[in-house]
Amino acid sequence: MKLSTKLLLGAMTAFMLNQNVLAKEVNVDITVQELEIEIDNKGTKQMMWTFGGTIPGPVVRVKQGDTVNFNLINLKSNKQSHSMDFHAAQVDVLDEFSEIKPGKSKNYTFKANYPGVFIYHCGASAMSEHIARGMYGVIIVDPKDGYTEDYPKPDREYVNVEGDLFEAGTKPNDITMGKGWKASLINGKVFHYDPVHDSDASLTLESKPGERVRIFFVNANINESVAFHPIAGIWDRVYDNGNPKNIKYGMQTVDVAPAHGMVFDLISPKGKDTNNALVNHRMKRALNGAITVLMNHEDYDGKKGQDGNLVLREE
Ligand SMILES: [Cu+2]
Repeated sequence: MKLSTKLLLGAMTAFMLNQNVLAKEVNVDITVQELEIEIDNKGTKQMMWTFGGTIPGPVVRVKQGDTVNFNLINLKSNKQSHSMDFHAAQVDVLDEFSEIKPGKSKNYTFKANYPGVFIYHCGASAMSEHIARGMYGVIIVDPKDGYTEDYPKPDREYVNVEGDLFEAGTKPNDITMGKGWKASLINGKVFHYDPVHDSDASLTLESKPGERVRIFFVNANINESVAFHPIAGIWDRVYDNGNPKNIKYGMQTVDVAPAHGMVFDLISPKGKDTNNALVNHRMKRALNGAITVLMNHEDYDGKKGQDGNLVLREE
């Protein structure tokens, strides 16, 4: 072997070892809980099925190249079979994503090869019912290159997931066809962050004027896309699928397909207090729950949207 070839192989091995050191194995355990849960700001409860007891389920955040070691636990006290479909995974639908009965658990691993914001959801039959009952969440795969000129570090980050709410007891086939549809959930509640349309709402998203606010948006509706628009603002950048290579600039309204995710950056004017309403511009959806108020105020709550506090909930 020529010396130059040896040197090249040596350098490649060192590079690959280095990559392995950087890539982590991340353990993620999620327990399915079928439970009565509050679906609005008044405290109305409905029987829902959840990953981890909340809608959406826990935010999973890894780095591109990491291996996710996932464990799904279906409690014995549950009545339904469930499964877990991570859109960030490249596996076998008949193996990893198969459903398990109550009292069983299932383990599988996958490598997060693509950066972005992905939905995860239950795929057990009838899938439309399992998703409409709240079985979804978000996995963020941060790009391996980190923040760059094309993908600047945001000042604040929020996760915003829109989903359907159906009348309690709606049959699976009716859910699939959209019958019995009642309202839109934002992070599990109708008008969750909108005190303008719901006097019982006590939370809003917040930022300091001039900040870059990054919204990791996922559409968990079973049939309808979301026309996502920041009223009184313009999306500075939109990253399709949350991949830093898929940039659009200066966007007003962007369609997000069911079971798709996108990253939306918004920068408010400097030097004055302003507010935005992040809406699904399909009016039926907006006026039935899908409006989120973002307040860009000097007296903002600095803890919101920082240090993993991406899904705002009542304490
Ligand atoms: Cu399920």
